[in-house]
Amino acid sequence: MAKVVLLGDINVGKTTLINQFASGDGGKTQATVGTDFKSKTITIDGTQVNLQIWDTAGQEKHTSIGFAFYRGSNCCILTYDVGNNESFERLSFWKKNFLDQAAPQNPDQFPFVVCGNKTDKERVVAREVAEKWCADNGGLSYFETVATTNEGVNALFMETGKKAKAQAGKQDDDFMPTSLSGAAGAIKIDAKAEADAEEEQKKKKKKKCKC
Ligand SMILES: Nc1nc2c(ncn2[C@@H]2O[C@H](COP(=O)(O)OP(=O)(O)OP(=O)(O)O)[C@@H](O)[C@H]2O)c(=O)[nH]1
Ligand SMILES: [Mg+2]
Repeated sequence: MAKVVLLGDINVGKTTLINQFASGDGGKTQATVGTDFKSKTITIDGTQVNLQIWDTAGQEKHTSIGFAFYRGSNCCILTYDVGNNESFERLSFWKKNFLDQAAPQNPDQFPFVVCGNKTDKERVVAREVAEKWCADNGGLSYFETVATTNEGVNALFMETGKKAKAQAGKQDDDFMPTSLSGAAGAIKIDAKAEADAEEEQKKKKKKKCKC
């Protein structure tokens, strides 16, 4: 299994991309609240890979459940709308947000794929500008799509699947992040409670001693 997460501003087409790829449905969507995922099995280099594709809300007020689900991702698709410059300029925010919260082992080598969606509409972000951003951000793969009509969608997810599979192969099974501070929902160890528990253990041992 390989885990993929789609990030990007509100309304850029994340849910439509996932619905189109996983279910062949490019129809109407509602603004995503919270998170959800869809699965699809694809064949990469003769091997079947189950892609678990996580959808997220672009509107930050809906992200209050936290970002713990970023953890364990094998590839992240940064999505923007080619007709909306603000959504393009926010790619850096989403990339940093992902790296901060997912805390992957080798952040410099973590595979991101960039998707410019809605190329059927009037474009304000030139392809060359987007490609330059990808080059400046570690040579990221770039795809353009029309989620509603399925144009370019398969190519986007096949490349994402390939990168996710390769990343999953590299990940140490026993990897534990060195910092839990960024993980929403992470267990917080209360130092005092831990010290009290140790004291209690010592007392019990003393009681048992017959000497
Ligand atoms: N013209 C056009 N419209 C699209 C395309 N992709 C998505 N849309 C439309 O854009 C709107 C938003 O799409 P969603 O997939 O819900 O966007 P989202 O990124 O999931 O939005 P949030 O869940 O709010 O973050 C919907 O009305 C879609 O039908 C596209 O490629 N071209
Ligand atoms: Mg959505």
